Amino acid sequence: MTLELFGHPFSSYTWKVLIALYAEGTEFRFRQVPEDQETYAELKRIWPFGKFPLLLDDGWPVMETSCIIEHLQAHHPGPNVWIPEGEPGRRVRFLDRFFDLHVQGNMQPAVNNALRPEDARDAYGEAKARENLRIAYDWLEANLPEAEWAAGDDFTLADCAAAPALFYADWVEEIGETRPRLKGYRARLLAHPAVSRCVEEARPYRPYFPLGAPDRD
Ligand SMILES: N[C@@H](CCC(=O)N[C@@H](CS)C(=O)NCC(=O)O)C(=O)O
Repeated sequence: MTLELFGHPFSSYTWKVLIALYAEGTEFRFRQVPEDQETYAELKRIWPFGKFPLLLDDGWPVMETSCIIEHLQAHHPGPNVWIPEGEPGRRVRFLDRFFDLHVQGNMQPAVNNALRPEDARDAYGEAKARENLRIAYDWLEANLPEAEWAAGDDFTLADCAAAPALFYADWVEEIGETRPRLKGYRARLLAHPAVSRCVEEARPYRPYFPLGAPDRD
């Protein structure tokens, strides 16, 4: 059995899967893209969008982070149950979508704009996304449970999605003191050993962050 993960240590979606792999202690080979042209070409032959991460399980490709983690649970189970059965599982899947779509999705336009030439920027789109990001923060502040993690007492797929989403979103649009529950949840995520390992491995790449990485993390 060989597991290979194509990804980058600074990439938020790569973190999402790395967190699951690190938390389980699952062995795998990390294939860093996109700097290495040959490895990146190999990824694009398998998945022409060139998006990462991508998992190869004995050569079998698995794309999309939520599906990769579901695959790991089915074929390489460890102590964590990433998606529980029944109603709790439906809540976990909803929260996973929430963090990907409403947090990561609304953080990305500001980052993309900063990477574009000035005449190709979309100021309206960025302002709208920032507004939606604040709505997502307020929703989380009102709806996160009293428990340690997003869906309750267990660390799940929802937390794998939340950690990179909230880590980088806070750099784009600070969560701030007015949302103590969300701020506390982000701090607990960053203290999780699998997440803090990702934070440390990504640290050398912080100059890549086009808006300038703050020193608070
Ligand atoms: N929905 C995808 C998103 C993956 C994604 O957008 N990954 C980013 C890196 S964080 C990427 O591949 N960026 C490079 C590109 O779009 O060419 C997933 O969950 O796997």
